[in-house]
Amino acid sequence: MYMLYSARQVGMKVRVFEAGEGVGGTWFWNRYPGARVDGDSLSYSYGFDDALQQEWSWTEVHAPQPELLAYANHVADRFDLRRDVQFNTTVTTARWDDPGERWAIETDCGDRVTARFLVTAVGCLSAVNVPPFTGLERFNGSWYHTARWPEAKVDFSGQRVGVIGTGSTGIQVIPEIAKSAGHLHVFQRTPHFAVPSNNRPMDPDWERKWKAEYSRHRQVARGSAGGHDFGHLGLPTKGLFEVPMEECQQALEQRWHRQPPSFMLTFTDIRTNLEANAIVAEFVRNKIRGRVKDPVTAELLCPKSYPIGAKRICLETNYYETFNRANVTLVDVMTDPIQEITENGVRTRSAEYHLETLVFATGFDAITGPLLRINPVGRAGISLTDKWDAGPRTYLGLMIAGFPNLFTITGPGSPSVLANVITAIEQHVEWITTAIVHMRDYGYRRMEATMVAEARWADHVNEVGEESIYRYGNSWYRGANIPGKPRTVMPYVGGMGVYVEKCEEVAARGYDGFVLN
Ligand code: NA7
Repeated sequence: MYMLYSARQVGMKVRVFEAGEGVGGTWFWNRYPGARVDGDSLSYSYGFDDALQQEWSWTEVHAPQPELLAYANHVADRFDLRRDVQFNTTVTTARWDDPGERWAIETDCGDRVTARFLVTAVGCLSAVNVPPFTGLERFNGSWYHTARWPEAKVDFSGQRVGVIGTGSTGIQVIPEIAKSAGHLHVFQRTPHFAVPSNNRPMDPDWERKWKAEYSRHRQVARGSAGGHDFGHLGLPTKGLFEVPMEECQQALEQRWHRQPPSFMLTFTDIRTNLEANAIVAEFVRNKIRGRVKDPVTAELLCPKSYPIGAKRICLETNYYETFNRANVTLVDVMTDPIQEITENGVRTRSAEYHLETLVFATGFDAITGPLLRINPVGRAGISLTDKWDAGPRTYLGLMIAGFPNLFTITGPGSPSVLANVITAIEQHVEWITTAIVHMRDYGYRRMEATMVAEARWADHVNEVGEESIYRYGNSWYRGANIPGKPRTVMPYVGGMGVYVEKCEEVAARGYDGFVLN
């Protein structure tokens, strides 16, 4: 939506193709009960228009999905965006026509259009992952993926329900389904670390103060590691072992109750020193043990196979207490894997669970998946699937050598999902718009990353990724949730601020590392 707005502002003709029947992307599709944003709403919103950010009010610190969708609709209305969006349309092919210097794009509605520039705004978490379990087609009950949730309310009352997956989504949906289900079976493969969201109604005084300094907060966010202004929370100054253990536990305890949750900011070295990390991980495990009554279930819910932070830390509300309910059973499918879906439910190696409704909270073919499902074909007739056979390679996560005039918003190799994604999106849109205006001003018709610049950036992305804590987790950041997907830390781990500086420097040097002609 911002790319459309921004391209219009500089006088370009734009057509947007959108698979959904409405705007909102993530918040259009993820309508499952309990869906809400993990970041604080005041930051997880557009900053490009001051009147917009001043006039919109959030009811809660972590806005629920219906409110986020209402916001997206408000933005679309306010800037009259819909007239350039073709809904219910999926792009099926995109091919670079080298002599014509244009992209040829086809859709499932039979459109054939050409464009000087193609910008992908397909998101990092839109290619749904339904694991290829045998037998799903035989299942007699109803099944849903959380990111393809129907608009009409799903009634779980009295039903035998199964949820597969305990990532951020599972952790949000499970407590909600448990409230009405007759019995809920939760099929857990890897337990995730989850910390309290401490969600609460928006405090009007806080909102007023934040809005009075909105532009400064946005600026700080863009220069920060994670795309948030966390200045008011107090950034860490000491390593964990620099304070006595009792003080360390007190500091962790204090952060546990803060809003927004900033647990990993207690010490400087939680993500870099595995011994410090182990102390924090044990602190969180003890919290779980304190909340789950059955000790066997509590131990199963305690993550032990990776450091805290190696997989995305989830925010929860009553997640652990849900396992104290008589109508909820945790099934450990790490030791007793799912073998197949039967007519009646889920069969693991040792048992069959009879279910009427099955919910897949099994995530996404993340970051590269949405781009590879379009599979653009570039200059030399090479497709993106071939080019990324061994993992994604981009220059700044913005462009790909061999694919002229193709810009990838939040592409692999940019901070994207490791930052407040709205901050990341706005920075990309502005960089892309400026690049296109630069081309127009200087009479350039094409822009392409060089192989050398791309290789250098991709090596840097890999190096910082492989040095980071993310190397220890079997997460979607690394493609580890999809069988056969190359294992590499896909987002740029170096931090938003460092990345923004690099992008600005490249532009200031006349688009260093790109060929313009
Ligand atoms: P995630 O974080 O990828 O979680 C998916 C969950 O599904 C996770 O617990 C997986 O276990 C589980 N899963 C996936 N495949 C299987 C199979 N085959 N069998 C059993 N369990 C499986 O997706 P979410 O939607 O929760 O969150 C994605 C992001 O969206 C989130 O981080 C936010 O940024 C928003 P695993 O951990 O792989 O063992």
